[in-house]
Amino acid sequence: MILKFNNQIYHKHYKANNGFNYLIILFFGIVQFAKCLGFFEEDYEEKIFRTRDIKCLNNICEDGIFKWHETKTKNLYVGGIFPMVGSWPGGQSCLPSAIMALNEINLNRSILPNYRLNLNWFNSECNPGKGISNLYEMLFHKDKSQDDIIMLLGPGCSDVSSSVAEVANYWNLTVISFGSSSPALSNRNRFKTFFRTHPSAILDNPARLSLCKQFNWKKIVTLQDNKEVFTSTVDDLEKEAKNFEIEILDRQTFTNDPTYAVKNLKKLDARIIVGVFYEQEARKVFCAAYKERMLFPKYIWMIIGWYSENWYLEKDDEISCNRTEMQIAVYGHLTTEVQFFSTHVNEKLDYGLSVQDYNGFFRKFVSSPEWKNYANSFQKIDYKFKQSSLNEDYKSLLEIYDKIDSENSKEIEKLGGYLERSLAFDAVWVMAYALNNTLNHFGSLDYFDIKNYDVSNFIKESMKLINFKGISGMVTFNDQGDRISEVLYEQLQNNSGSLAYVKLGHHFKKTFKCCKNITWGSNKNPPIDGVQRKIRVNKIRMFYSITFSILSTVTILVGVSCLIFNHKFINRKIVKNSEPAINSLLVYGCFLCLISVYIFGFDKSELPAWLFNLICKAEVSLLLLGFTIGYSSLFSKIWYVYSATIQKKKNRKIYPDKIKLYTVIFIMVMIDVIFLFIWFIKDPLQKFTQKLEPENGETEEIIYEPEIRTCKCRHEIIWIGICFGIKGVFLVLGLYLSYETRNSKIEVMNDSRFAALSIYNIVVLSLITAPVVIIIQNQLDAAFCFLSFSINFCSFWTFALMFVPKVKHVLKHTIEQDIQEANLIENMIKEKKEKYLNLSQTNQNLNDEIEKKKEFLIKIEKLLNPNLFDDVGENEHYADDFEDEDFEHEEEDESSSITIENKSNSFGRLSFRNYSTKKEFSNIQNETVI
Ligand code: ABU
Repeated sequence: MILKFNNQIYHKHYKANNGFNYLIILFFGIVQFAKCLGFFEEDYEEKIFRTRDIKCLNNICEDGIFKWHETKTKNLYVGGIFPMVGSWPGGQSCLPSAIMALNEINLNRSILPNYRLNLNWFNSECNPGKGISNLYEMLFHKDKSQDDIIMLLGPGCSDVSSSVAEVANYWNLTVISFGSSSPALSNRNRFKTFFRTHPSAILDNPARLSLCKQFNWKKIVTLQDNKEVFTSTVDDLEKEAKNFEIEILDRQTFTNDPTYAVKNLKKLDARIIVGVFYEQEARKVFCAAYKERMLFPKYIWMIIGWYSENWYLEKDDEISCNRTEMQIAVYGHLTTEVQFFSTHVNEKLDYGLSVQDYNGFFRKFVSSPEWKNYANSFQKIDYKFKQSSLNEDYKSLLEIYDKIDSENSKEIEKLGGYLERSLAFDAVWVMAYALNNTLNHFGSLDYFDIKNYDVSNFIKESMKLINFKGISGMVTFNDQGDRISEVLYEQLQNNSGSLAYVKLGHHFKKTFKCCKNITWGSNKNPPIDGVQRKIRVNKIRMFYSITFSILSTVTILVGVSCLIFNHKFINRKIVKNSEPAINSLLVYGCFLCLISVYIFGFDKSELPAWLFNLICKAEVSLLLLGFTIGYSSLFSKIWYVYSATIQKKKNRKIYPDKIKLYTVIFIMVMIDVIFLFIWFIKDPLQKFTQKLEPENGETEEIIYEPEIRTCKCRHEIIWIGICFGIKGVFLVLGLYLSYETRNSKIEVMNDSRFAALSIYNIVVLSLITAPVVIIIQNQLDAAFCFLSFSINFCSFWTFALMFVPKVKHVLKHTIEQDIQEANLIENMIKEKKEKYLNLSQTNQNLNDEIEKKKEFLIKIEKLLNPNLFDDVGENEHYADDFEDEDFEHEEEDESSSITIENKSNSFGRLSFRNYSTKKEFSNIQNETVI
């Protein structure tokens, strides 16, 4: 394999560049050939050691974990930050893998000849603070005999990388991380010296979204741990989702405890949940999901795929779910993970290994007693393990390694970072190649000093030229220091009673290949992405609109009959004396209201906005003007009768001018016209879609979101208030006048009492209908039925009250009978008038007579007793007083005798009072005189 640096070509160590190496290669070739022929079985470890002609120093090959070629006598120091415990304890696998690569390099004489790479590593615990402290240790607490660290391997966890890489930038220290997935780390301005063999987590996002698209999931939610790595991943997912036309309904975040976030997702009825969190938090999330019964297949959890094997069964004191509950909770979840190993498992890679070789070697390495010995010395290496607080962690770490009893042990797969181990292996090779290039450039890397920016700058530049086939695939970095990789899909399926991840397919750039062997548990089809929220436009039911349209038509026909009657019998006194023009207006007013019933019942929900708005104005105008014309017609009659009564009381001309009737109607209609004009100009009624309370559908997967399309304006309350205010005043006034004139009847307005009854009817119904309709306006059917019924009821009864008595009369009486009756009444009145005049004359004569008799009496008394007449003046005065009082009574009686009332006769016969008191008085006087 070839490694390119500054246009120079470096052949790999096993590529011979001198005679000695040719011999080695020849030997290696013969061995391989023999192996192929099956002559002898040789394990890879032996092969590597033997082919490199190892001579161990100080027995380190047998006892120690680090191996190097004896020719490598000079030391280069690299720092290492590994998360051995914590949220992602990736160091558990990545550290042995890195040491394996280190040994490979140190045993290889062709790379970094004479230089041995030394790893000065620390445990970050996946904690950014600790990571910074680790860096401080490496830079300032190093052994005085050691040179400065020339590069930094790690950190593993993204958050630690963010902190460490930002600081390392100021030391111009090149950092190569094997385990950081955070998209935030691609920010070149912030992390100028940062590179990583771990692909960025943004690669998972198009893969996740492609999967959603495949199963028609258009709404998803995210649940994330509150760490930069996950926040930046979800930020990117949100951006990417727009390209896939997928909606992210909600982003739930948690720190430590995800219980409430999970509960919130349940409330939202989210079904497709993309979860990004570390393994420890994943256990808490699925335990919470179990408690909320957010389980497969109704709920689909799509999480990160790089957790350790059986992560959900790990003993965890922070969760309250047992193993069975956890298995129920995690069953069926989907994962995405970047490709951590080259797919060509048998292909020999640039450093002479195949993926298969590497895996076998790794298993041997971590299960070897040397590794266990080394693990037991961690306390000496990382002083932090000495701290009492970490003793538990340290013990459990050792237990993990202790459990690995053979190279086939399943426990190896449970090591943290088991999948990412390839990335650590390749990261060490990246360092070696970059340093090798730098060594070639400068000739020597002796006594490296971190302040030597020439060297560190060159190392950084060399990183950009890295290009080799590694265990994890092609290793090369883009401008952001990231790698491009394939993404794998997996599902945790039930494999004859035990759970196991099953590969579903992969996603690379725009290629999507998935998911033939996916399962939906008890369901045949993929679950839906949430309850289906169906918009339902509520309309007035056809039955009601047709029923009330028919009813209105009938009422209109009744009104037309009334108009015909009015017109036909206009010359009949009963019609003529009821002001037929006003009655016709009344009918027309009712017609307008009845026509508005058709419009209210008409389904305008699908009409274009301009037409909808026009109809809004039309229906309101028709109802309002119709009501006003009808009501004002009745009101004017009562008003007229009232005016006539007042005039009569004031002894003025009996009947007011009829123009008053029309003036009242005109004023009331004009008030409406002006009001409507201002309303529609200032704040016109417009189409408004109002959402109503959601309703359950036929199945629990369907929820209806009813909406109504109504006419609304911005200040609806104000306009309705003004309108009701005006109408309210007229209604109350109408009520008052009807009451005041309840016993009044005038000949020229013979139907005023029926008009009053109609007003009562209208007032009562309006006072009930208007508020009820406003309160129930969202229940279209009820509001429409109520309003239509009121309009029809009012119109019908008004027609009945105003026309039936007239019709009855016309049917019962001929025109001749009418004339006869009129004549009769006229004669009666005449007779009575004459009688009255006669009586008045007699009365006058008698009064004169009394006067004379009084004078005569006084004279007689004077003659009989002259002494008494000293007080004559006073007596005369008494007599005068007496007479005056009588006169006043008379006057009063007379005036009240013209009162227009007759309860028994509906056509206004005049009645005269009997003035018995006066007659008696006259008789007495006469008798006295006589
Ligand atoms: N695959 C491990 C990623 C860890 C991290 O990004 O923090």
